[in-house]
Amino acid sequence: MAKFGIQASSKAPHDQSVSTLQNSAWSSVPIVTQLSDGDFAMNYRDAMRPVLLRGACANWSACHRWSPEYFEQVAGSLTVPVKTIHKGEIRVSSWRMAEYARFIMERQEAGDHVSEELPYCHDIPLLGLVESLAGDCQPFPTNFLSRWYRRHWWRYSQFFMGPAGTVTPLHFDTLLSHNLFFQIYGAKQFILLPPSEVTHCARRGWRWFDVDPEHPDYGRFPQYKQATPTVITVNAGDVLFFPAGTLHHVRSLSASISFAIDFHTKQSVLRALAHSNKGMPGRVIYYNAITAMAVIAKMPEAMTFPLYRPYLRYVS
Ligand SMILES: O=C(O)CCC(=O)C(=O)O
Repeated sequence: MAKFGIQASSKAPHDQSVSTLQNSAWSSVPIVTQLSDGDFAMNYRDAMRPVLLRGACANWSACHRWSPEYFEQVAGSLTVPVKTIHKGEIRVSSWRMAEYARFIMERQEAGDHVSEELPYCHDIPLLGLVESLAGDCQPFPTNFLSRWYRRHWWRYSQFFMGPAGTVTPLHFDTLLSHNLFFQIYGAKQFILLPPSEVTHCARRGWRWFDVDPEHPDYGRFPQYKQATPTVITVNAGDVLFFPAGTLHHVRSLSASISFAIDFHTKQSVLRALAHSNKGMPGRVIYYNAITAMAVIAKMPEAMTFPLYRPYLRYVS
């Protein structure tokens, strides 16, 4: 059976060495060095458990080529939305990619001092716009995804590039989809909490949370004392999977480039649609309905992707 990842040099495929802040419902995120499609589907995706594939994409040319300088060259003339996320508010401004890449390089040269509000090229469908980038990501574990996403997986991906210190506050992915996250350059710290812990984290609206898991204010949020966050560092060349509804807080530990694919299986899209009357915004219901037509009813990608595409630019 095909396996994604680097050939393990150690005999122990499951290294449980990730720290937890407290006893976690997941107790830890297993770290593996290779994973077959069947093992991934049965023991992680459908079992709703996260997993880190250490070094699984380290041999991709992306991990040798991609850097802010590279994006200045290959996508410099593109205008991209850049977000500033501050105190629960997302502000979006437009930058030329070249200008933004230079901003990151200048911060690196200056020693990456972190200030409060950092503009972050966050969650944009860049690989769908510059499709040649997908060629840098081979071999790609297409079979980890449901059939709908496999042929043009890059079209479904969301790209992140920013300086050290960018933070995506605590949230879950809006479609209640699974997340396959590829770290290409630099490192990020994830704090993960299982979906069952939404009630401990002071939910705001549909998918954001007021608790800051890096500095929890137990006076304001005493219920967070019951939470079981897991902290994990994801380095260049690593692939992280976390299941639908996982709460995550993400900090860039250095200048960083990553991309993620939010994807559904039949089970996860049905579970998501069951939340339609539990505060899910109308547009999210709409995108989940389109995904159900693709993943369950198997309507062709040529019909479903044009309807789904605006989701990739949806700020929620
Ligand atoms: O990398 C980040 O800053 C955020 C990633 C994220 O939230 C996601 O992929 O859903």
